[in-house]
Amino acid sequence: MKRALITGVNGMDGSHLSDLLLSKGYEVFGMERRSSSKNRTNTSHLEGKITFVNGDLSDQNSLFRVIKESDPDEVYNLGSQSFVGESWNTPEQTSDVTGLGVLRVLEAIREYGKPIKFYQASTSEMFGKMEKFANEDTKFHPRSPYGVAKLYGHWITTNYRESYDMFNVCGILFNHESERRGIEFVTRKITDGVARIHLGLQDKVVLGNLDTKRDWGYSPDYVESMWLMMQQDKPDDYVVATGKTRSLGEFLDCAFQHIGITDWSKYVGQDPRYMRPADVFYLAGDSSKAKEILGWQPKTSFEEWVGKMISNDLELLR
Ligand code: NAP
Ligand code: G4F
Repeated sequence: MKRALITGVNGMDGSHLSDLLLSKGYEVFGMERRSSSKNRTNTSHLEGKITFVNGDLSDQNSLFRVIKESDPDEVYNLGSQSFVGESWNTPEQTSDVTGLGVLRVLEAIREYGKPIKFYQASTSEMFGKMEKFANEDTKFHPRSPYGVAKLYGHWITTNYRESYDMFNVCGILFNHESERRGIEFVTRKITDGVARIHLGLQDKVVLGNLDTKRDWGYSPDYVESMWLMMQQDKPDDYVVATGKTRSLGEFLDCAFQHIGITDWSKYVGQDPRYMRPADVFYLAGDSSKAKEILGWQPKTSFEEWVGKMISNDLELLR
């Protein structure tokens, strides 16, 4: 039985990846940080099935302990301060956790001595200012403290692969969402808002920059690509995306259609509070390499997963 350690286990991807690895017969260890009240909204169904271990990406000693305690064959580093907007409010903490945290996990693996495969959650935010489909060779131009921190994590993972011959892979994943997405991200904010409007609990969804486009996919499909990268003979980096870019307006069209509204203009407001000092206006990914080498491609259609998010939010509110 293979043993996997997932940092950020209580997050959206961490919980979906746990489901996947359990279905493949893994013994799963999930790292969570201490807090005054447990945050297991996404993982309550996993209690008794996986082992939760305490650790923090900003604390080197805790990572030494977690690696020793879990003795993993594979480590998936999904923990991060992952909200781009917040990274301007807490740039130092974001750099520490999202950037240096990667170095700390790599050092803990090196110190432990046994060969352990390592997955780093890199991101399309590293491309930032881009104009056409990005692949593994596209130049990086991050536009936020978060993107800059992720770029450090990406390069230190690559550097340790080259310096110490470690099995390190970076998945450069474009935006992906699910029913377990945090409420501050735009897709979930919209599906929750649409559900509230439908139930008469709210009049409007108030957003920031409406002039933005994303290559959005579905998280359960994307975590499968993480696992596939770790099963290859050679470690490498892969872009994971749907190849279809949609505007925020198209997302709103689809979400409101689920409650029978075609003209959503009176239900959507704008507030500069939600605008960013610099934004990424357009993201489009070319995942040909993942398709060719990993045999990976998205399974769930845009309309299907947006529908799942709305249904889930309606059910939660009811
Ligand atoms: P998420 O839901 O925000 O989950 C991130 C997790 O990291 C949370 O469970 C959080 O714990 C944990 N964390 C934060 N600070 C930590 C610290 N100091 N020590 C240990 N854990 C810490 O993010 P996600 O959407 O699942 O994304 C997973 C990873 O992929 C992240 O690294 C993200 O940056 C990256 N990524 C995401 C996307 C996307 O579109 N979703 C795309 C590309 C890359 P708490 O529960 O305690 O807050
Ligand atoms: O949903 P978002 O906050 O996601 P963003 O910034 O693209 O980041 C997500 O995807 C990255 C991969 O590309 C991950 F690395 C990262 O961890 C995270 O998961 O915002 C999407 C777009 C932005 O342009 C934002 O300015 O939507 C725009 N937006 C407009 N109104 C809003 C809002 N975003 C949020 N969160 N809230 C709004 O009210």
